[in-house]
Amino acid sequence: MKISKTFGKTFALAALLSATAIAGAEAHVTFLNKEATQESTILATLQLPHGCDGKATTEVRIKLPEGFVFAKPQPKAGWELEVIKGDYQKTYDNHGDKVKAGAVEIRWKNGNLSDDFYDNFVIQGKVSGVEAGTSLAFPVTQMCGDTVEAWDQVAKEGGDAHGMKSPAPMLKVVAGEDHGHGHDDMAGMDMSGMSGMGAAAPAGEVVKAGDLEVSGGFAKAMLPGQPVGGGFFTVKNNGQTDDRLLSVTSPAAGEVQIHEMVTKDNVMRMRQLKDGIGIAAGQTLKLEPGNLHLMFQKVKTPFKQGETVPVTLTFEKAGKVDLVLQVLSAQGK
Ligand SMILES: [Cu+2]
Repeated sequence: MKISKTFGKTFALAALLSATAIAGAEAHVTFLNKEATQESTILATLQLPHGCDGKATTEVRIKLPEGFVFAKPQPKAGWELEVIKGDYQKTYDNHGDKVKAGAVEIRWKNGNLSDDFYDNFVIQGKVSGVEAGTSLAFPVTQMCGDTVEAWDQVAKEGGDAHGMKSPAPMLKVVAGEDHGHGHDDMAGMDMSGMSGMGAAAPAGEVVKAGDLEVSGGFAKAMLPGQPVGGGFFTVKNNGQTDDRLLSVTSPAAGEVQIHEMVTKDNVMRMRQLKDGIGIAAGQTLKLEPGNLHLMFQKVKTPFKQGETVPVTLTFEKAGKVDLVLQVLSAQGK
């Protein structure tokens, strides 16, 4: 993002406002719930936010991945349904029956969904035989008369899905409730590489540095296989002069970037703010899910709920501030 010096003062507020305005207006074809529990029957709800370059959508095709079985589409008024069946790679148990084949692609056809409208397409199915942490890709073809939009891009293993133009809708498979939430999460915490955090305040506390007050630091738990993590906090500038968050480092990650969410050409993306973020005198800057955030890259050990992530924030005027982010759930609660 190019920020002219003149605009530095108002930028923090402007960034917040624009990020708030677009929150929820996801422009990609995605699932309403992006997570599914292992061995559970779910309603996979595909959200279609717009047509193709202004044209109305007339057909929606979705390919079902191995591990999403016994699928049944929900009929929709105004659309014809076609269910394409095929062999599964594995055999699945359906209440004692061995099932080797089923729906592998669903097509809603001959509809007419204006670009001005939004709609959902629902498939019931069971997530079965899939390891926790796996992301299932459901490539979608959106057809608007002769115009075809393929939503089929999948990030490579360990790769970054940020900035892909036409990502396939993904379902992240997570472990059932009885797995994974032991009390000894802290015992498994890697304390190596955490030297230098001695001066940092305990997680959740308010840290003061000059005119700045940093509070509410948290990170989201990372799901297995997830390559990047998100971090959030609030900075209040009680002073008479503007300051700027220049950079962030953490012993827990190879790199920490400052990101914003922007919408361009109807596509919501995350973008790195290489010049940092300004905090005007008297203003409060809030990094929060769906808006401005820290993005931890090259994370050594995925963040687990109950752990903490130490970070060092470098401000233009206030200097270095050590902060401890409390790791909350993957939903940030
Ligand atoms: Cu990001």
